[in-house]
This record gives sequence, C-alpha cells and structure tokens, in this order.
Amino acid sequence: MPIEARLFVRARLLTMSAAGDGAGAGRADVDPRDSIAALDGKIAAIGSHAELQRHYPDAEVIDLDGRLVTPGLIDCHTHMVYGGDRSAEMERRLAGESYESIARAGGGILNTAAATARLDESALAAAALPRIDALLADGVTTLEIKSGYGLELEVELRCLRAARRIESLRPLSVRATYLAAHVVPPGFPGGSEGYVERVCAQYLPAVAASGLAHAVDGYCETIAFSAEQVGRVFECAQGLKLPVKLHADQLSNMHGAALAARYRALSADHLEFTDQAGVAALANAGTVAVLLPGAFYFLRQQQAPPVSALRQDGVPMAIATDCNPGTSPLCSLLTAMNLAAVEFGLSTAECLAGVTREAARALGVLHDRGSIEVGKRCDLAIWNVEQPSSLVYSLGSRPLYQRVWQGRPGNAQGGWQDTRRTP
Ligand code: DI6
Ligand code: FE
Repeated sequence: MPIEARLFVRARLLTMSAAGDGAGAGRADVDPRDSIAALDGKIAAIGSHAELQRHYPDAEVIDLDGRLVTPGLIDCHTHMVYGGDRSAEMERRLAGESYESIARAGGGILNTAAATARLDESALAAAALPRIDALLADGVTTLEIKSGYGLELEVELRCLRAARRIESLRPLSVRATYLAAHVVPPGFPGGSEGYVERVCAQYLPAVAASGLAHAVDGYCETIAFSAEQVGRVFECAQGLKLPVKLHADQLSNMHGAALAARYRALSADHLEFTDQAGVAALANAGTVAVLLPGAFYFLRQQQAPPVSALRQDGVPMAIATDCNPGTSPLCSLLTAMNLAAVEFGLSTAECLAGVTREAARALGVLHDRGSIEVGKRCDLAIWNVEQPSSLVYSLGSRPLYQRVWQGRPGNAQGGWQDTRRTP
C-alpha cells in the first residue's frame, strides 16, 4: 500500500497540547515550529519546514503562507438527528409561555419525537446534513450526536444508525451517544418507573449489542428523570461497559454533577445550577464540565454555570453547541465560543481548549485527537485570522480557510464537497 504523505508548511500552529500553549498555561501561544508532516492521516512529525522537507522529500507540500492552524474543532454535545422543527414553540415562548410549561403540555421533546418517528434512517440523516455542513464550515472534524428523540427502542436505534451514517456522507468523525432517559413516551406502562425498567432490561442491552453507541446519556430534570432513576440507568450502562455522561443541573439543582461524578462520567453538561459540592465532585472524578451557552442564551437563563469555581478546582471545561430543536437551535461552534466568552467569561485560551483538547477529553478520545501532537490524527482547522482571539471575538464572519480531516485537505466551504459521496 502506498503511503499518503503530506507536509503542511509555513503555518502558525496552536497545538493546544496539554504541556504547552493555550492549555494549563492559560494562553493561546503560537508554537515555535511551523510545519506538520502527515502520513496516512496521522501526524508523523512537527518541525521546521526545512527539517520536514529533508525527512519527507516525496511528500505533497501544502504551503499555508503563515496562516493560523488549530486542531480540527470538536463539537462534543449535539442532538443533530431529529425530524421537524420547533419554531412554533418559539412563538409561544415569545408570547410568554415557559419552556417547562410547553413541555408539560405535551410539546417540547414529545413534539420532536413525533416528527422524528415519521422519518426513516436516510431521511433522518438527510435532515441533519444542512446542520452538519454548517459545523464543517466552522472547522469541525469530530462531532458527537445523541439519539433521544426516538424514545422507543426501534426509533432510537434508527436515530443512532442515521448518526453513524453521517460518516459515510461527509468527511468527519461521529461519536454516537444513546440518550437513554430523555422523556417518558406518552402512555408508557408504569410511567417513568416503567420506562426506566424497560431501558435497563431491554433497550440498553440491545443498544450495547448493536455496537452503535459510544456512550450513554441521561436528562436529569424535574420535567424528565430523577437522579435516582438516572443512577439506575448508569448502573446498567456501566455493566454493559458503556461510559456515561449527563445533562446535569440545567434548569434546577438536581445534584446532577455529583451524580455524574459518582459514575465517573466522561462529562457533566450544562451545570447552570451546580453548587460548590457538585464542582468539587467533578474535580475529584476528573469529569469534564461541558458548557452549553447556546441553550443558556436561547432559554434566556439568568444564572450562569459556576465558571470561577470550576476554574478554581481545576475542572476541565469544554464548550459545545447542544444543537437541538428545542433549547439550542445553534449550528455554529464558533458562535458557541463567542457566547461562552461573552456570557460566561471564558478567555480565548479556555474557549479554544474547550472546542479542541477538552472536547476530546469529554468524548474519551483525547488519546487520538484534540491537539496537534505526533501520533494523533491529522485533523486541522486552518484560519484566515491574524490572532487566536479573532476566532472568539467575531460573530458570523466565516474565518475558516480550510479543514483537514485525517490528513486530507478540503476547501474553504468546510471541505466536504471534494470527497462527498451521494446519500
Ligand atoms: N438538551 C436536551 O436534551 C434538552 N435540553 C438540552 O439542552 C431538551 C431538548 C429539547 O427540548 O428538545
Ligand atoms: Fe443537550
């Protein structure tokens, strides 16, 4: 097999590696080295242009002309696969109804679940593509997609298959999550208790056997499932060797962060109402705090997550879009970074780490992506900006020059057109 060899030269590299720039140091500094050698999709070397040219004389050379390069961005929390939309509910909210009251009246997640059940696997994947393409144009190379609008096993599996199918339609990596406890299907025998029992006895084993999901999630809220119920789901997931993560303390303090920490969750997400004990628990467990400022903004929440306490206790912070039809119809990770800075006070370095290294940690894939380091995948985002802070500062400016996924460069639209396969 011939080796695919490429040199990306004359770049300004923000490696986001833990040891150096933009990381623990709290800065986003350009690396003294200016070039990357990619062999068969992985980073084989980082060094000076001259040095790499000597080592790899036959490699294709891509001259980046001094452009800023970061790891490919990672959106570690999305609900991209669903049917329909909820613009009518936005109208109701603008007229004064609350998100919770719409949900209690049978709207909300159930509204989307009904529209999702009507679509087959390829229609679900097709519905997600415009949203996916918007993320690609932001330099995203790895994306998490949750199920959770299927509710019944068959539709949940269909959503997971649709999520995985995206990988055959666009050049990016998908991490699929089974959102096992999202909402109780209407009329389910035994209500939420009956549903949790069914999830544990039948749905989780079936999802695990399918091999479609990389992790299991839950929605712990007064309008969804209690901490005790989610605990049972997590117990069962761990028995099946599936890592867990949690929608925690978004609308109220359900002690979700502590629950996530107890199960060594990969991440606890939202955290607007998390208290100091919850923060300490996350720190002890090494669980990543995933901040979702799109939902905070869209729901016009008043209480921000405890960012100073998270920082103080050294809890890693990631940022994601939470792209979903009800609480965060946001298809731009760059916008999520801006919101995290403006609404939550994150620095440029924290924002950049939050969509690269810490997002990879939140997905359990830090060993092979999330920073520019030898041995990792060569997933890159190449930018038309002078300063790292420009990526956080502007809204809607489309600063991407080119995306590189597994060593292969695309084009300025986000880089899928070159290699697209038909659905
Ligand atoms: N993620 C979710 O799953 C819920 N909120 C969130 O941030 C509900 C999403 C929805 O209303 O459809
Ligand atoms: Fe969510």
